Order: sequence, then C-alpha cells, then structure tokens
Amino acid sequence: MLVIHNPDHARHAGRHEMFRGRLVPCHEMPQRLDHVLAELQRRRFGRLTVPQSGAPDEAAFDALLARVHAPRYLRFLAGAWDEWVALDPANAALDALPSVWPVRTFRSDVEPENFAARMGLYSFDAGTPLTAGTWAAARSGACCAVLAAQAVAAGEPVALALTRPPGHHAGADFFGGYCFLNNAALAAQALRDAGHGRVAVLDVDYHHGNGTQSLFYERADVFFASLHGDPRTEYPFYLGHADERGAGAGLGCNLNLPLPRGTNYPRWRAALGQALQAIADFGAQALVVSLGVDTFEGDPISGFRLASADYLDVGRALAEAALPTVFVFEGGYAVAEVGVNTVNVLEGFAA
Ligand code: Q9C
Ligand code: ZN
Repeated sequence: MLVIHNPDHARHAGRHEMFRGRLVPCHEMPQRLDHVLAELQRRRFGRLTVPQSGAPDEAAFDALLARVHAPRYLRFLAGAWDEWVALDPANAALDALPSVWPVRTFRSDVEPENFAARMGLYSFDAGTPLTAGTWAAARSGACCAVLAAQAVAAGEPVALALTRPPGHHAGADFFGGYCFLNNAALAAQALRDAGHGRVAVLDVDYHHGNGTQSLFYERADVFFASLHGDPRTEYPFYLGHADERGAGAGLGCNLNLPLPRGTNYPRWRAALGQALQAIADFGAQALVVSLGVDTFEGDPISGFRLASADYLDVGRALAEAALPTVFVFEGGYAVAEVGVNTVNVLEGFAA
C-alpha cells in the first residue's frame, strides 16, 4: 500500500489545550504519528514516501485549497503565528489559543483587526493551539492528502495519507478539534477533479466529522457518512445528529449514525455495514476514509470499546466496498496503541 507521510508533521506540536478550566498537555501530539510509522516499519507494511518538492504543482494546490477553504481563513492561518509573536516577543514561547467567539446574533462578515477576535472568528474551541509550525505542518499534510488522492485517481488501488494535525473538524473557515485544514475533504475534491463523478467520504473517527459534513452538505456529488459518539453527550456536540441528511441538491447525501458511549464492536460493526450499504446505493466510484482510531477501548478521551484485533476486521469490511480508496489519518490518542490499531486496519484491508 502506498503511504504518503507528512515530513513536517512534528512542526505542529501544541503544548496545552483548555480542559475543564485548566491547561492540560495536548492529546494530539507528534508521537502519535511516529508510532504508526514505527509499526509500519516493524511489520514491513506499506511503501513509504514523502511529497517530492514541486509536487503537487504549487499553484494548482493553492487553488484547490482555496476552493475548499475560504481565502481569508487561509490568509489568517498562514500569518497568524507572526502576528501572535508581533503582539509580544514573549508570545514565541506560548501557544496561541482563542478565548472569545462570535456565537449566534454576532456578525462574522466583518473581519476584526484585533488578533484575538480573529482567532475566535476562525475557530470553535480552546483545545486547538496554534503554534510556530502549525501552518507548515497543516499545509504539508494537506499536500499529502491531495497526492494520495491523485495517486489513487491515477490507478493505485489504495493509498494512505499519514499526516497530522488531523482534519475532519476543520470547516471552510474554521479550525477546532485539533484540525486546521480538512485533509479528507481535499482528497475527496481531488478525486472529483480527477474525474471520479461520485465520491464517498466515510468517517470512522470517534468524533463526528463536522467540518467534512458542512463542506459537502449541499452537494450531490460527494456522499458523507459518519459513525460517531452521539453529539448529545460527545464532542463536537453541535452537529452529527441522525436527522442531518443533507440540503438542497445534497439532500439524501449525508448519513449520520450516532452511537452511545460504551458501544462495543458488534454494534459498531453493524452501523459500519449500514454506512457501506448507503455508499454502495449512492453509486460511489471512489472512497475516502477518515481513519480515526479513537474508537479504541483504551482511548483516553473517547467512549467506544473496539479492541485492537477488531481493526483487522474493520479493514476487511472496508475492502469489501471494492472501491479505489484513500485513507486519511485522523484521531486516536492511546498513543502506544495507535500504531498497531491503524496498521491493523490497513493490513485487514490489504489481505
Ligand atoms: N479541550 C479528533 O479526534 N476534545 N479530534 C475537547 C476540550 C476535543 C478530537 C476537549 C476532541 C477533538 C480529530
Ligand atoms: Zn476523534
């Protein structure tokens, strides 16, 4: 299996996220991806590559970024760290976190000059620190996702974009949930641009992929299906309910399967079967999998009960869709097990 990994991922290394009134060490850390790389090497699984300089074409890549994300959001992300340090040189030793947000009845059409105000305009939580290398890491990661999609469009049966920070919570103009650029959405759009008429995104991360859903909600050419912790009790709370079925031309092209905390593998696997059936009914010609392994029973911030061996079966089930497939790495915070669980999916898929 082709594996395109983000050589710049460790440039995004947040120190703290806000959690229950205090700053705690970030769950989303560089070691997560290092464990997947180590497990790939240990099992001699996958053809590991990094993006070559100049590929994909810079101008075409920036144009694709600006079709999925709002240009003013991209400009903000690209310059945010320099602005943060310009406020006070001492800020260079701190992460930037938002602390004020425009909720309902506030305006979002006027971009404030104040930096903190723009941090809030472009985010939805205080758990997603912006650091010196965030833009570089996120941009290279998005590039990996697009390259993986282009390789699959060119005939590779399957590819993995092995990158962090993750992407599925990021929307057209906001970051949050440890995500800045929506890698899975970029991969799906790249598949569309390469001629796959109907693309499905299947999100198996524990958390609802609110960013991906919102990006495709009114589109009939990209189907979004997600299995996740019920937003009544689980992050990201404000999206991911079963009655969200798409809108306008996209009505019927969105499927949410919320599951209660404590869900075990048999129940989760039944929901996966439902999602795969819907994707087949849609007539998808290519599949993007938002591959979070925070469904693991040992995950420190999640509530499902999948065991490591279950991920082999997940991979087998995904392969039965018999579609050209792009895997995009998302969540999974049981750092020591994230490698085994991720590679189990890939091995099950390849077998
Ligand atoms: N600090 C992904 O799995 N937890 N993101 C909120 C507040 C956020 C998870 C706690 C969990 C985000 C890609
Ligand atoms: Zn997650």
